[in-house]
Amino acid sequence: MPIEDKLKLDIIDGEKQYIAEDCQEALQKYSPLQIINTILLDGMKVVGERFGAGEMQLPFVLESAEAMKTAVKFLEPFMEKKSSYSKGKIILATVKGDVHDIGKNLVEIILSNNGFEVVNLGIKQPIESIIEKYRGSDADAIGMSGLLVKSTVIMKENLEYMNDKGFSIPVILGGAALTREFVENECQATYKGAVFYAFDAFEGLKIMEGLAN
Ligand code: B1M
Repeated sequence: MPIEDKLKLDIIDGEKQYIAEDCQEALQKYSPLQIINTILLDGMKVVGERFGAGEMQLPFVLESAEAMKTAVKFLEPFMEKKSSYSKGKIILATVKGDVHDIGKNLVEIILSNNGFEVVNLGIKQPIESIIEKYRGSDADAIGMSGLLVKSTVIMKENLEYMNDKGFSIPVILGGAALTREFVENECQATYKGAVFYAFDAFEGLKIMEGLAN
């Protein structure tokens, strides 16, 4: 079986046993980011579709997520690190009520490999905790991630909260349930500071590069 299919199946089947070995083999043909962005994310896409269609149960989705995390952890040391000084800082979190963190952690990897300092607060973070971490820091932005539809509502509420408390720090929003339209219409109208939509980790990087200049 071609290595691309093998790796994709490792993710779909939640098979951690051979994933490092298979990633190692794929590195002979692809860069670590190509492996993540094409092969591994393709596998997660299938998992999401099967779960959404009721063909896959939650414990198996969790195993796929674990396989994905193992692969990313294996690949991270092979990624090119572009800068050793800090270009800027971001406070990053998955919002309240949401446990999805694979995308957020990818954002952390891409930003930190490109010279940004990332304070990753983890999952299920209420806005009060995010703000508490931001206060007294010299962060250039707050990044919020969330994959559930209800997380998009939470993000908007967070922006309202930040407005009420007088904050105007730039905010980057990302996650599968968000749309550019929602961020540009609803969120930007809500918040006094700048709000950006990042479709993926690379768009997040581009935004941070713009903010740090
Ligand atoms: Co969940 N889940 N899940 N899940 N899960 C989704 C999101 C879902 C779409 C699946 C489906 O139904 N097809 C669905 C949401 C439906 C909705 O809200 N309408 C769903 C559901 C329903 C749930 C539960 C409610 C299920 C249940 O309990 N009955 C539950 C939620 C619990 C909770 O949060 N309170 C749940 C649980 C889980 C697991 C724990 C099993 C596991 C998560 C494990 C983990 O993250 N540690 C899981 C998984 C794996 C998924 C799917 C299959 C895959 C998500 C993923 O990791 N994708 C997902 C299906 C899908 O998304 N299509 C699904 C890969 C990842 C790299 O992509 O995070 O989107 P993503 O990140 C992208 C971009 O979005 C962007 O960059 C990344 C790429 O570069 N990005 C940012 C993300 N954050 C960013 C921040 C930025 C910038 C870019 O700047 C700040």
